[in-house]
Amino acid sequence: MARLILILGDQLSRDVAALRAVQPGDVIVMAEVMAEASYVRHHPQKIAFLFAAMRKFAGQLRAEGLTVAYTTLDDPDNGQSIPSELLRRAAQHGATRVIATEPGEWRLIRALADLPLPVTQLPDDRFLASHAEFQDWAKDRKELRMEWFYRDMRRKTGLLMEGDQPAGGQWNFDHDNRKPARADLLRQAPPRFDPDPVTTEVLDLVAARFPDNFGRLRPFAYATDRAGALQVLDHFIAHSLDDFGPTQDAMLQDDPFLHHSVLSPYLNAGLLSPREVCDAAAKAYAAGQVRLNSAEGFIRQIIGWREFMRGIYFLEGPEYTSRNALNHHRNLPPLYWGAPTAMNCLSHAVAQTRDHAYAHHIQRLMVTGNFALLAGIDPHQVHEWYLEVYIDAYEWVEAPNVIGMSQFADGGVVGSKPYVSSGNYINKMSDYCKGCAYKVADKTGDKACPFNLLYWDFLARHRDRFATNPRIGRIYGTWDRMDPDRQSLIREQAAAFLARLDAGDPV
Ligand code: FAD
Ligand code: DLZ
Ligand code: SF4
Repeated sequence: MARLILILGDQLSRDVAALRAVQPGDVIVMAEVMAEASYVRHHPQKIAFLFAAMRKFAGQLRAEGLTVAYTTLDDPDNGQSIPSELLRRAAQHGATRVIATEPGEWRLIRALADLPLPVTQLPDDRFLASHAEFQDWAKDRKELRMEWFYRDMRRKTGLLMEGDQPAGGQWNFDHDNRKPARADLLRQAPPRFDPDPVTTEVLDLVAARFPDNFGRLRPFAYATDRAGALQVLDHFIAHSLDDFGPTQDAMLQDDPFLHHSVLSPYLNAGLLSPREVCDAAAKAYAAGQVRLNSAEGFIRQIIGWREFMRGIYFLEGPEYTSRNALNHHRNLPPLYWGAPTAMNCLSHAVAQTRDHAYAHHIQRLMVTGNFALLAGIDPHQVHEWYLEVYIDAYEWVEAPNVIGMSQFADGGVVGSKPYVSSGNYINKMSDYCKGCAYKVADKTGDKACPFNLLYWDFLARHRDRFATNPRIGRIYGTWDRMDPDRQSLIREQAAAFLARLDAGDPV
């Protein structure tokens, strides 16, 4: 009896578990479906990227002689959801069971489990740590901290290890990083790819079917197959990795990419494997082509943060995205959808997101995320925004970054402190403030940077929770030393700003 082998849009790896299980007579099922394309209103470039990559991947499998039943979005027989397509294909091919690789989202894991056909969900072993390994690591720990997990992953992979010791004698070189960046005309941007006929057909489809989703569809310049993704990797290793470390926390308003790799779309869709990306970085270090602090910082993001976030998502369970530890209920303001704002940092971070479906980590954390947290925005709305607007967004990685790291809505599972800052941090790490209508040096008054007002207001509102936090508790000393009239003025002006935000007035 034929079996169906399910390959989802973010499982485009030749050695994904379900494909390794293929036997003669099996039918590989791939489907562009509205259920996946609309569970949030994804950025049009994200839909186009995945559909083009899916079509090309299917073509490669067919070229190997495998049988692929591929459904395009506009196929009149399309059942428009993964379960309905599996049932339709099972009837068509007389298949009685489905082999899948476990999806990266609880919603789909459950949908497959509920299918009225036997479904085997194989572990997704494209990740370094299995669920069991992460659970084992997490059990009996009072706090789950990425740094300890990361060291285990270094030992496990042998990456940047000299025997049982870390290369250079330290696990983490972040103290050499965190430098601001300067405008640099010679900095190499990631390679751009002109759409080929397959991609152009998909772009036309997306333009017709998703005209109202937030974000520009064209120009579209992402790679959509493994060969292109490998080109992006090679380019990053040759031109940007060496400077990655020092500038990884920097922001420049006219440079959306700096020395970031822009590899997350390819890693998350399966076109590149985390191991090969890290091996390439480690090899460049071993060859003396890049500094250790850059290679280490980059590898940590992948075998540390990326794996840790996935571990948390599966450890915490399906209700994680509903957490709201700080009881925040404000609606996401229209500026997140491109409504004009005088706040230059937000205006640029959102415009860049609209144009590229991309922002780098520190923009996501310290601009859009920081503002949402300071303003007390409902974390579920924030979560949906991030899931919608970024090309690399899948719940397993997006939710722990947003609900956990950025919004502290999980009460401290991911991070030991909330990532909040006044305008001072943004000014130090970027060139946004120079071009802003607000004054970053002003703590109160008409022109005061809203981050300055909201920072203290946030800390004052959440004093009970954070005053005893070992990482930020000390800041309350500064607040307490402030003149009470000044404290009142800050809080009044913060309240007035938030009232304008709620009223939909320009801010
Ligand atoms: P680089 O800076 O070049 O880093 C290299 C790689 O490290 C990335 O490609 C990524 O795979 C990995 N990485 C770095 N930081 C993280 C992290 N915190 N968690 C997981 N992986 C990491 N990343 C996603 O892949 N999808 C998301 O939906 C996503 N949402 C985020 C939301 C918020 C609020 C924050 C603060 C971070 C989010 N991240 C997400 C993490 C990070 O911002 C992106 O991985 C990174 O910006 C992708 O760009 P890059 O490939 O140029 O990364
Ligand atoms: C994100 C996405 C989109 C937009 N469309 C599809 C699709 O049509 N077919 C498909 O198989 N997968 C798609 N995906 C990726 C899935 O949403 C993803 O597999 C789950 O969210 C689990 O990570
Ligand atoms: Fe952003 Fe404040 Fe700087 Fe303006 S002054 S760019 S609002 S941090």
